[in-house]
Amino acid sequence: MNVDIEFLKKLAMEAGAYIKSKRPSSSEIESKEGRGNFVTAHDKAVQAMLYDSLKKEYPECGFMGEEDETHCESLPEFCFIIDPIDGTANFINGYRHSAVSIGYVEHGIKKAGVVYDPYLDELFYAELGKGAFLNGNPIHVSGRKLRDSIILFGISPYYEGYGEKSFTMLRKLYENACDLRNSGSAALDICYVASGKTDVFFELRLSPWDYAAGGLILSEAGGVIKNCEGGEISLVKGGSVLCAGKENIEEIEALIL
Ligand code: 2AM
Ligand code: CA
Repeated sequence: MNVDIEFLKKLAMEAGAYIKSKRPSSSEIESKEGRGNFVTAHDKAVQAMLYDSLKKEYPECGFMGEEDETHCESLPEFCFIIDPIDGTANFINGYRHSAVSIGYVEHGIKKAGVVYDPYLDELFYAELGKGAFLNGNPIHVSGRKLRDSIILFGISPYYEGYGEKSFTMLRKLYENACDLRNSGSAALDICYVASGKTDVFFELRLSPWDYAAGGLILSEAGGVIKNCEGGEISLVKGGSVLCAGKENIEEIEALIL
């Protein structure tokens, strides 16, 4: 199925404009399972708006989204994987660093991805085999070696038991790299590695909507996305994620595996 990247870009920008114009009141915020895991009325509204528009344009497509009531065990043949607001905690707190993420996957292969940060008006996008772009300009991973790398990370606080391993990994990387950053939006972290703003990203537990779109943008920008155990990421169920350039992935894996 041919999905029009211009349509996805426009949709992500419309959703982003909505996000930028809102700040949830306390009655619009709900806690989900685990620590620091929230959903707001706006996450749900943006997901509904994206589903409606995509369904009208591509009626044969299925969906996977963070705010679905249930998550399926297998992917539909033609599937949009969506995070309406990646960086919900940032959004709630007025820490203006969140994004809309729309990935399109066909027979389990990532075909198109769009990640839009409305606060900086930065639109990252890619189609399989066509390169990756930021606001129309081609992007590429930095090519820096680990000793010159800035490491982005998430600690997955909403799941039990990832803290110690995350900090052990972080310390090993920190001792061999240049500096660290923690942003609260995995989708943007992956795009920042793709565009060479930073060099490495890892988090031990994420979900497909956090990395489906960003993962394609990164690989089209010459980067690598894997899990932290040296294997392939899954688009059906979540897991750990490691993003880097081809220049530093082996050195990183030698440290963490
Ligand atoms: P979210 O804001 O869309 O929930 C922060 O470490 C990163 O992890 C964010 O991209 C956040 O996405 C993501 N994340 C993954 N699973 C999460 C969960 N259960 N609760 C909160 N953030 C989660
Ligand atoms: Ca989200």
